[in-house]
Amino acid sequence: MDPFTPPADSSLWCKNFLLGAATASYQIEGAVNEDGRLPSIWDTFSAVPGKVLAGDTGAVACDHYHRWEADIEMLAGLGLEGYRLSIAWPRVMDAAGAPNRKGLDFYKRLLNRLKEKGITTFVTLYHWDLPQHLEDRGGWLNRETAYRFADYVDLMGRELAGTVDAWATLNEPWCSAYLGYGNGHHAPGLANQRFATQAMHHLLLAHGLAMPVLRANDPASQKGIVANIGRGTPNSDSAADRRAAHRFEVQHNAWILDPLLKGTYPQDLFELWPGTEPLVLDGDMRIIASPLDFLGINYYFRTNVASDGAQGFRDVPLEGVERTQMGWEVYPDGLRDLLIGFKDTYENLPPIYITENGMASDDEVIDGRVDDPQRISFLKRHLAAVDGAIKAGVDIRGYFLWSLMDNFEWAFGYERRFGVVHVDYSTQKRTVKRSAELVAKFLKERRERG
Ligand code: IFM
Repeated sequence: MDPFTPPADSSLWCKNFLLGAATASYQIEGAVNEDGRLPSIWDTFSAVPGKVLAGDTGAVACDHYHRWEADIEMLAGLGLEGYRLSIAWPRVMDAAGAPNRKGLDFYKRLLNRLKEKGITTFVTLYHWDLPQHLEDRGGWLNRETAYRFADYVDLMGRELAGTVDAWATLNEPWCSAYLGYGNGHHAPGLANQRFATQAMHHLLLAHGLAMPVLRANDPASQKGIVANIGRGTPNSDSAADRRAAHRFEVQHNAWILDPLLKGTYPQDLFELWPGTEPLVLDGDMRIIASPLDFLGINYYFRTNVASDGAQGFRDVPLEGVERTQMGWEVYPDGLRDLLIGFKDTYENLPPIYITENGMASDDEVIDGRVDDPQRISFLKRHLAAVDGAIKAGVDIRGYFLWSLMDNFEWAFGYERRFGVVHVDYSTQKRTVKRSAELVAKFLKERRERG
């Protein structure tokens, strides 16, 4: 048995369990000034010295805009059954809201090719590259942006219907709101807690407005949203530390999942961040809680926390635990425990796809090969955690590796390598890593078993 293949009793052997890989537009496409693409907030942000490691930007990235055919061949060659990509809003619509045909044609060609290859397509409509002209009018702090998003989604639904199996409105609204407007680590780089809660409200409103639009324009597809989730564990058994861990999870998970699945914000959130209640208009929460066909879950690590002596929590990094190139702790049980917890908390929890999971490592090509043993073990253990959650009764339908290939890792630039395919940025050569070879081997074996 190789170091990846799941045990015989794993649910992963079921051929209905979708196994794919994910990417996002700004992280791989490059070609930021081509065919009428407008600037996004990430073009602006990454141009500011000190915002991104080594001054990297997504201007070229993996040059996927020009190399997409070879990249799809590579994906298909690995036998991956699903591909999760995102559309760059600034590529497909001009500032007046009119379609940009050249940009749209890029995604049409891509999606048609994926369909020809029999690959299931998951399309994220917003993976953080907001058109800069909307940020200039307040971005996600401006309620109007939610309505502009619905217009954009209307266009995408009409143009791309029939080529998309599953639409996700937003990727990780937590990151857009908290990292973008709360602590400024991501574009647009604002740092104000009150901004974060208001931006989150408008993001969720945008999602809720988009759902019926997608249902009308592309009835046959699945529709949902993707949330990143975080496991918080208490540093001690004290009531204060347990309460701190609870608050951590409210801030990371319930902030998004409660509005979507219960139609309310968790009150504990505003004990943690007093005075930050967003402006919510009548009817907003009903719009936000529009039923989901699926929930996408992105999971990476856990955070060990203690009470900060007040209403919040502080991180207490554990010594001697396994970590990735990001410094994130490898903690597969967190994924299983959170999934089971969600099933118990939300009676209307929709079917789940793990839309991202993976790790960064400092991979190198040696004699034409890339060996990434930590990633192989990471993936095996996280897939076992998914299997554990399925066996505990959680309806999980698939799993996407983050990421298909090394790419622009936001504020960390190109230094952090999350791909199962290595990218040499000086030549754009792709090299399939050992982890991808083993995933491909497993998928082949699964297909042969029928
Ligand atoms: O690269 C990101 C991705 O864009 C969103 N989820 C987390 C990944 C790793 O940080």
